[in-house]
Amino acid sequence: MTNSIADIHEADVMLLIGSNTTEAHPVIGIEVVRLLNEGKKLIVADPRKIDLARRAHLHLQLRPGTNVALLNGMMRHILDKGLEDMEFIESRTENYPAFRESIMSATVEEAAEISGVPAEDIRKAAELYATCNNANILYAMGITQFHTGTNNVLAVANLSMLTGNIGRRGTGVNPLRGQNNVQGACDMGGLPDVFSGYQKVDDPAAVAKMEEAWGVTLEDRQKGKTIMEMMRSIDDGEIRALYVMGENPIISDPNQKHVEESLAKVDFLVVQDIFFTETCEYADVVLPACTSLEKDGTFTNTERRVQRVRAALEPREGTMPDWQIVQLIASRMGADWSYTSAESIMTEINQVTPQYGGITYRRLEAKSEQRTPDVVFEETDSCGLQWPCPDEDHSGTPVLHAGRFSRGNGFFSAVEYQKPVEEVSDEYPMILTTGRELVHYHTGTMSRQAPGLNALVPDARLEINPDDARDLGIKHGERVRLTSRRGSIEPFAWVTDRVSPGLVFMPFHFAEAPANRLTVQTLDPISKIPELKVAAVRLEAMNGGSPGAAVEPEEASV
Ligand SMILES: Nc1nc2c(c(=O)[nH]1)N[C@H]1C(S)=C(S)[C@@H](COP(=O)(O)OP(=O)(O)OC[C@H]3O[C@@H](n4cnc5c(=O)[nH]c(N)nc54)[C@H](O)[C@@H]3O)O[C@H]1N2
Ligand SMILES: Nc1nc2c(c(=O)[nH]1)N[C@H]1C(S)=C(S)[C@@H](COP(=O)(O)OP(=O)(O)OC[C@H]3O[C@@H](n4cnc5c(=O)[nH]c(N)nc54)[C@H](O)[C@@H]3O)O[C@H]1N2
Ligand SMILES: [Mo]
Repeated sequence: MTNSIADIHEADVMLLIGSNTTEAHPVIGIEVVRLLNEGKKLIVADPRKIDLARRAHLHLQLRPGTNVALLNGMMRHILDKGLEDMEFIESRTENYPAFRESIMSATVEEAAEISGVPAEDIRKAAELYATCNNANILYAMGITQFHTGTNNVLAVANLSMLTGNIGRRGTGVNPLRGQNNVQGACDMGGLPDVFSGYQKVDDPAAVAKMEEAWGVTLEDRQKGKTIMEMMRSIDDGEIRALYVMGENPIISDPNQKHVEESLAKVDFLVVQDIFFTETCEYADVVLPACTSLEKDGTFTNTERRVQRVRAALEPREGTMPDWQIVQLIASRMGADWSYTSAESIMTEINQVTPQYGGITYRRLEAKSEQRTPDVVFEETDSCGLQWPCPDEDHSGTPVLHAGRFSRGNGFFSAVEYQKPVEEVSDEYPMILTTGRELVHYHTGTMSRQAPGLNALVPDARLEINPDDARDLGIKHGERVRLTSRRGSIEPFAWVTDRVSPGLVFMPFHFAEAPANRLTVQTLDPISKIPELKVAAVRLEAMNGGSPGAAVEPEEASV
């Protein structure tokens, strides 16, 4: 996030695009609801009537995959009305003329035609966002999981710069990160092309620094592969061994059949997990790790805040913290690692990672002691430290890009709308979009072991509009067959007006009806994220069905 969770309350208008906040980020979702109670304005752009869409001042119910068309339409109207912030554009940005030209090449009416959002609503949204003092944007997987995911993010960045809504409290471009510590994993170099702190593996200065810290020579400085590229390299015979740690790709990666083939093919597979997952079935070796409740360390959350976590339970017999397992393997391979605790690893992080230079255990402990439990979001400084925090005298950074962007000037990118990979056809006449629901987590290895959660949502349910259910003779709660070019699954029908006719939605939490049997593998060329949010499908009643059968529409939210 460019900004902090607490400063959501400084916004007058919030654009929530591709984030089902109350289900996927309920704590932040509550802050959004509070914002509405404070009389602020909310615009929701989502193909579904999610809970916040029902509360929003404006719901832009776009067709999945048409985000760029919608955002460019909003920016066209801002330019038509002269609502752009010329002072900000001139003093803080570059490449504006080329960007402006690209926006002027499409009309608001064309944006409406592509996205299915009425032109009048696109204009209203543009005016709301551009004319208030502080407008912010929250986004999540509803704009990133496309073969055009990077373009979608560039388009929201353009919108914020065009109106000068960045670099101050209550503004910004704020991706809501998925896991409690996915930000931390990326910060530590859990990516194929960087060391910790996003220092590039092909930057000689960064390589020299790491060589010195680790006492090794780093000969192979090539960029590595992302997860989807690895699966393809297994097919090519280029990758012959795979070590999977805290990931269940059989259920979470697109086009399950292909993932199954790749994992069956790889010569040697190690899986390190806290449970025996579907992916473990393919493993040569399974290494049992202990859970986050049983280990020390830090989590870095979506607003770049590093917080201390402490073991609350002893590890179960036969398990150990991930870092200890990795250290033992490294030692057997001849490395001489001697970390003694999570803190000793943090000391090295402080030395080699500029953003984390001043985030020491000593300071995090002191912060925790000061903290009062009832103050969480009122007071940004209540716990942990937000990076960049270069040294121990630095108090951390709540707002990025204030006064100056990290690259210097903000760069306007001319971004054109591109269609999703799959479109409806006679054979596959509906669109499937996938995501999450409140009570389950990803591949279900953890949440589906909780009897309380299973009692709330025991089965995979597919959201279907009442009109489609009637036409296809599908009753609420009945098992249905859903088929794409890649496979077929049998979830239960959940008849609801959360989705519009022609669109179905289902979560990917259920191994027995895995949404990823159906999804598309095409990747964004830059971020390498797959297009998980749009697949063309065919829906059928299982027992013949009887068109016109009575349906019982029900509220899908839990
Ligand atoms: N309960 C629960 N919470 C979770 C998780 C979980 O599994 N369960 N997972 C965590 C993780 S890792 C992540 S990444 C986050 C994800 O959090 P979110 O991204 O909020 O969750 P999703 O359900 O994947 O998708 C969000 C919304 O995108 C919409 N959408 C689909 N297509 C489009 C489109 O073209 N445009 C727009 N504007 N919207 C579209 C969907 O209708 C959906 O409501 O959640 C985190 N939180
Ligand atoms: N169709 C579709 N597919 C999607 C998405 C979508 O929206 N639609 N979203 C994508 C996104 S954003 C994400 S983040 C992925 C998530 O995909 P995954 O990361 O594969 O899903 P999880 O179920 O969270 O798997 C994490 C595994 O880590 C294990 N684990 C938990 N704690 C620990 C630990 O401390 N140590 C170790 N070693 N293991 C641990 C859990 O038991 C679990 O098996 O799914 C992606 N796939
Ligand atoms: Mo995620």
